[in-house]
Amino acid sequence: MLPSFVITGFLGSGKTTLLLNSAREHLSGKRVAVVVNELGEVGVDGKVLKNAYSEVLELPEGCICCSLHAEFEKGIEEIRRKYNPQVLMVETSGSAVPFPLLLSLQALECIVEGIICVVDCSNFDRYKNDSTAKYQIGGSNVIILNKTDLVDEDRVSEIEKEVLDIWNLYRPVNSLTGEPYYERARVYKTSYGRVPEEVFRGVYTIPELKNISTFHEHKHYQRVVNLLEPVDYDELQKKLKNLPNDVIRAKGIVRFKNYPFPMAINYVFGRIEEPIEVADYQGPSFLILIGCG
Ligand SMILES: Nc1nc2c(ncn2[C@@H]2O[C@H](COP(=O)(O)OP(=O)(O)O)[C@@H](O)[C@H]2O)c(=O)[nH]1
Ligand SMILES: [Mg+2]
Repeated sequence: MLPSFVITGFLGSGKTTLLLNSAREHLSGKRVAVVVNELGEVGVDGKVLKNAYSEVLELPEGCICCSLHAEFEKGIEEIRRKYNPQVLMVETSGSAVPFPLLLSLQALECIVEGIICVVDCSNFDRYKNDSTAKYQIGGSNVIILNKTDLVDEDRVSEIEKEVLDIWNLYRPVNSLTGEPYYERARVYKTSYGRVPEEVFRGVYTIPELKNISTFHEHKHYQRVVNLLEPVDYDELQKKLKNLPNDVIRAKGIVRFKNYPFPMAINYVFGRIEEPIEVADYQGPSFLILIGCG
């Protein structure tokens, strides 16, 4: 049985950051296989993660919790055969719900040690009524209140209460007995996904579940913009700032004028983050815009 973790959470909440900043450190010395499922033709997270993990499987276009179900299962089998990992980490796209993955992983003889939901404290009010976000919280047994550096402590406490209320309402329940599948959720407050080692020690193992149906509706859309020429940083910033309000997230790998390396760009709810170098990236420059339709 392969120990595995699912990292879920809304668009831009900090899932990849958690993989880079915590999982890598706490699981060092182990063969870790990472599966990322991105909205968009080209995976940005996959490219960034490859700097940290050698075994990264990208499952683009479509959602692993529904349309890519079969690819997900085939991919997991393949990565196990090829790399014989000791731990499997699955980062879902921001618009996937975790519960179907739990069932898939268990069917593939993985022990799910934790379903970790990353919550973006700085944007929580903007997305907390989204039904996918609620199922992401409810379907998790570890909740990370992330981006605490951008809000004050009182606000974090308020969010904690709200998140736990959502968790109570949306956690999966056995429809025959009415019993919830997870008894409790552990909550951590962090910035940049820096969580304590215990999150990856596997003390939250989820019991094996069977025959549960799930419902999931997709409301997000995405567009890929190809950038043929290197762009001016200030101009790109201006363009990103003027995106329509329904564009929640933008990310991509972009070449800038007067800069030698391609940079990974991240934009979440109107905020443009510090670009990260992706020195060995050879592919085209692009931006993926993800919005709510
Ligand atoms: N200020 C701040 N930014 C963060 C934090 N965690 C992640 N970010 C930034 O938020 C953006 C989206 O993070 P990412 O991990 O790609 O989100 P994902 O879409 O959930 O994988 C990136 O630019 C991160 O650097 C945090 O705790 N504080
Ligand atoms: Mg990501």
